[in-house]
Amino acid sequence: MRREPQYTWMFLAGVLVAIGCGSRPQDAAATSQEQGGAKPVRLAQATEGSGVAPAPAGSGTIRGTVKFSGAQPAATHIKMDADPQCQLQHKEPVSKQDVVVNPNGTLQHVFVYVKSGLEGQTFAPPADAVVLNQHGCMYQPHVMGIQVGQPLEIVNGDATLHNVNCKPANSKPFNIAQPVQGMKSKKQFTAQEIMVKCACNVHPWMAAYVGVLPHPYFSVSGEDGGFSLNRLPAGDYTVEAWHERFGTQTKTAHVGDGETASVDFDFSG
Ligand SMILES: [Cu+2]
Repeated sequence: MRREPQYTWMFLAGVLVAIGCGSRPQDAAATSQEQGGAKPVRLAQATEGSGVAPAPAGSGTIRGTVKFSGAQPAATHIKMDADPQCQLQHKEPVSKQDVVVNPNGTLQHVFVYVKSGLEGQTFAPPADAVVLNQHGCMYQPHVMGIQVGQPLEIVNGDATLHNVNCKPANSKPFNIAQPVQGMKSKKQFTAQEIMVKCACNVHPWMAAYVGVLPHPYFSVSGEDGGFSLNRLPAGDYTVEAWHERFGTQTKTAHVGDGETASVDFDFSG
């Protein structure tokens, strides 16, 4: 019993010595981290965790308009009578989407992309999927772009059977049935291709076109006929506009850092 206080003191002294001795390596480690020892470790971990390096992005822009100077085609309505589920989703008759001229005289559904000028640069595909929906027996969107290796999510928004028959020449073709509303399928394309056509064999009017590129610089002309290729590195580019009926046109453009170049296309039909 008498020796207990001594043992207690010795124990406490031992702990204090241990803390005192231990503090020096910790301080030394903290100092080395402040001098740069920790930062490279954190960066390395972040890079490994995300799987890929962040895509380089510039500050240049190429934008413009796709005009249409041909005779405006008459709208052709699609006959959906064969499948009541199709027309149920539409209040008005649905027009074909191959030639859509906007009220301002521009052309919709034109795929505009950087055809050359990015050689030697690599752009990691986004992890976020591009969605191709089937709604009212129409593809939404009708024309779209995606990066090589980026997930493509195909969704059946209809209470009817669709099959999605995509026939790329450079990637593995696929043909999947989606009999139930809400079904989702994930696919991807493994090689560049302008353009991949996807169609439904149940509803012969259904067609979608997918531009597959190794970079993110693409755009589709919308209801105002405009397109914009954003965050381009400074450089000289060839830009191509593709339309399913009227073929392709190319233009060249130079953009510097922070600059915007204007490029217009004009399809005459
Ligand atoms: Cu279908």
